[in-house]
Amino acid sequence: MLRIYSLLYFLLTTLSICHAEKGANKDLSFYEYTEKSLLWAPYRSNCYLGVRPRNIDQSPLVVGLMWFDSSVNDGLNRLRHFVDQNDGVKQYTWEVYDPRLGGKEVIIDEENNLNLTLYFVKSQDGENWSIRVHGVPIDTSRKHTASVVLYLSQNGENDGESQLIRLGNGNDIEFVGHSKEMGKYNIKLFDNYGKYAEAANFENLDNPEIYEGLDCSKTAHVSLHVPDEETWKARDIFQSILSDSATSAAQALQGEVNPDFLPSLLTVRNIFQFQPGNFHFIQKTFDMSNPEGFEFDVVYNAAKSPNKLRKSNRVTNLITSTLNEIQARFNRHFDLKGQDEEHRVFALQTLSNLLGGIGYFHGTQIVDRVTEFNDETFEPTTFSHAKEESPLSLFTSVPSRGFFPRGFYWDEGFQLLQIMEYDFDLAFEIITSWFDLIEDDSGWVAREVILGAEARSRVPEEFTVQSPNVANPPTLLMTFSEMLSRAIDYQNSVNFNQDKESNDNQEKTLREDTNQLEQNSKLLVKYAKRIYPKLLKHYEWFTTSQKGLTEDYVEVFEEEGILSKVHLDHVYRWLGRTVTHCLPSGLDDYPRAQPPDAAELNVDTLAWVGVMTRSMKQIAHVLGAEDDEKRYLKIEKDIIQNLDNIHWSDKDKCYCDVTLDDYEDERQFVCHEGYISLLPFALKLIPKDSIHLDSIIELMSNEEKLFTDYGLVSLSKQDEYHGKGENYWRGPIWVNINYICLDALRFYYPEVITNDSKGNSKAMKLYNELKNNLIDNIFENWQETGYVYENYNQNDGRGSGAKQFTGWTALVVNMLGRM
Ligand SMILES: *[C@@H]1O[C@H](CO)[C@@H](O)[C@H](O)[C@H]1NC(C)=O
Ligand SMILES: *[C@@H]1O[C@H](CO)[C@@H](O)[C@H](O)[C@H]1NC(C)=O
Ligand SMILES: CC(=O)N[C@H]1CO[C@H](CO)[C@@H](O)[C@@H]1O
Repeated sequence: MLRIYSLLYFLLTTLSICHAEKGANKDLSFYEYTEKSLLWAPYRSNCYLGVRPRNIDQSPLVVGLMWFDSSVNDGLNRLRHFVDQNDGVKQYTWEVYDPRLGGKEVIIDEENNLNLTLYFVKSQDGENWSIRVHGVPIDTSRKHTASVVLYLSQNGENDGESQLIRLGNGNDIEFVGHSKEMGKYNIKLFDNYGKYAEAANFENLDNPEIYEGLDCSKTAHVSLHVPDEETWKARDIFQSILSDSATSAAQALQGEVNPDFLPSLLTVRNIFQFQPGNFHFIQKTFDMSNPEGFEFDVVYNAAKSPNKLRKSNRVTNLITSTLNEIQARFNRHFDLKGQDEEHRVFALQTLSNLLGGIGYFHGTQIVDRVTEFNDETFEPTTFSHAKEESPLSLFTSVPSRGFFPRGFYWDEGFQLLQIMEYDFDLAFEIITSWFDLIEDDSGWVAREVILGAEARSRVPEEFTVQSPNVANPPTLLMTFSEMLSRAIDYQNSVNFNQDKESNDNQEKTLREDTNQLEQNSKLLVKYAKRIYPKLLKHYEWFTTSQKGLTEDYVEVFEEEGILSKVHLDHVYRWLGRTVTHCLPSGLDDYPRAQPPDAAELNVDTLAWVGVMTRSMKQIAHVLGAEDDEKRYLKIEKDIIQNLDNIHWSDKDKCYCDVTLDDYEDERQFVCHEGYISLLPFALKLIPKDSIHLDSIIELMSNEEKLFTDYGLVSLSKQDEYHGKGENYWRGPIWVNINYICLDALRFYYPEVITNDSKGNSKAMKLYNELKNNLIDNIFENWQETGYVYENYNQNDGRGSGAKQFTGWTALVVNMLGRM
């Protein structure tokens, strides 16, 4: 009877949520859906769990979770907060995650003997949300505690309107809050189960008042005022309050600290008589001798919400439906039918970790607009005129939560190639946020976007300064171009096959549809209009700042008899290389001309400008700006010709950098076979009937040069610099370039997809082997260690560089499910 009842109850509650969903979303326009579904998420992705709203800059509610084992003396040293790949946490992985919906993160922290499962789920309209914290011991024989600290900060200084106040007593506690921008809300914490650690008995000691407030047997709470710009220092603040409090108590104990006292001594209390403020620490200390561990929920409800998330069974239902929905969305976008279960888990997890890195950043940026590069000595530049500038915002994914938790212009384009396959509109939203950063007057955007003190705290100081002279490969335009091609193709097919009416209705479709910008030309045009002026500026900035020095080439090309064939307006170089490194190229230590010369022309810079030009042409097309479209078409053609006439070396049979020989005034090819030589192909610039295609396939297939069992190496095994020096881009296998090579193979040789026996057999063999080698190696590393890596060793395939690098390495999901 009881069973039937609970089944009925389950059906009823599920039904009512489904019903609410239909009702609530019928009228949601595309814009509303975007704003609401992306409002709340763990956007402080540099924390193990850190929640904040998007686009709320003045008075965001900022939430974070920390934990440690308070039963040991030095437990506080292992207080976890920011993801750090060196802090000994064995695993931290979003098994299932989508920023629009929520997800499940699993953390295996062996040093603290804690196996944590964290859920973040949202109501259907995205306005209210819940965090569930579930912890069990890893080693059940070890007696210890799990002390979990949640902090809440209602930011918004000095306006008096943004507040967060605690109501009531007990372990289940409630807050009411007010954000100037978001209005009223309340937050409740309630325990589902778990046994609090036993309180120390201080009663029989001298001066028991010294120990007042030190009680681990119930939820501890301290409220204080913390300035907005210090909120991110929650861990430091907690540690210092706690160590002061514990030290004063321990002194009274005169060194006789009974280990049973520790959990109480390490419980937060208000020893400094802080006035209550908008910042709150809530600490719960559980006795982990019970293998069932503990579980509690944190529930946020917007006050206007008529239908509040309250009961834990609602949260449970929401968790179930959220995880199922993400799985279903994933299955709709990726075809993994041919894969075994472990590969499917790997793919969903890897995509989830990429999405779990998506963050919203707001704050100041440090810029040096004065210092110029030295084009004589090519010594590294010191940026000594750095200034903190006014705040900016960015919505972006990150290369690695533990190591690179900020926006990277060069990584982002690749990350979006993956995200767009899952959620086209989300990728568009991110790309738009980046384009919004393009400065109106200069057209510049920083190559690392490090906004605010929290983001800066994760960057070595010498790298925090950005300079408007430094460019980086405009990968965002590569992805933008891909997105526009899709949208244009889609529209062509629709205009051809369908009447227009269905298009008009599309602005009001159901929330499952995350490809609206691809399929609704009106929406796309609206977005494109907004972005176009910025892109024009950016294009001008890039092509002006990175323009090659051409005077000396006029005579040289004249002599060679090719002057009439080359377009000297369209040759480029990376400004700011040093003798050993060319950081702007993204391929840091990849070998370049020696000695460096201001007259050097870089083939990859030219190829990237080709990609930018192609996107400008496409966006002009979308907007119906015919003159602009024609102009960009002409430039694109000139660039493609320059690739062949200036950068193709017949002798070496590959694309190369070019420099001038100082003595003989001749063009010199600087050929180092590797990723740079492949770029004109990988970026789909060279014509489909190019006579050079065979040589490129040959180079990629050659096991003495680029081909290995693990993927294409960055620099040929025969190159004199292979594996030398820092060995960063001089051999290791990088997934980003491998991925675009695979994609280009599909573009130039459609037969690789169909295995058409009449096709180019070399290309088909290369495609299949390369794809399988990459997948197998990345997968095997993951199986062994639980991580995907920044790059992979060229000799044994082992992951190296940053761990949990679910930035562009996540492109393996496309390889598995889209190729
Ligand atoms: C962590 O706990 C979950 C259940 O909460 C369990 O399924 C998983 O096996 C545990 N993992 C480890 C490494 O203990
Ligand atoms: C094409 O052939 C290769 C090698 O025989 C094979 O691995 C691959 O799965 C085939 N692809 C398709 C789409 O049949
Ligand atoms: C603002 C608002 O109404 N929020 C929602 C809170 O969550 C419940 C449960 O999913 C929804 O029904 C509400 O609409």
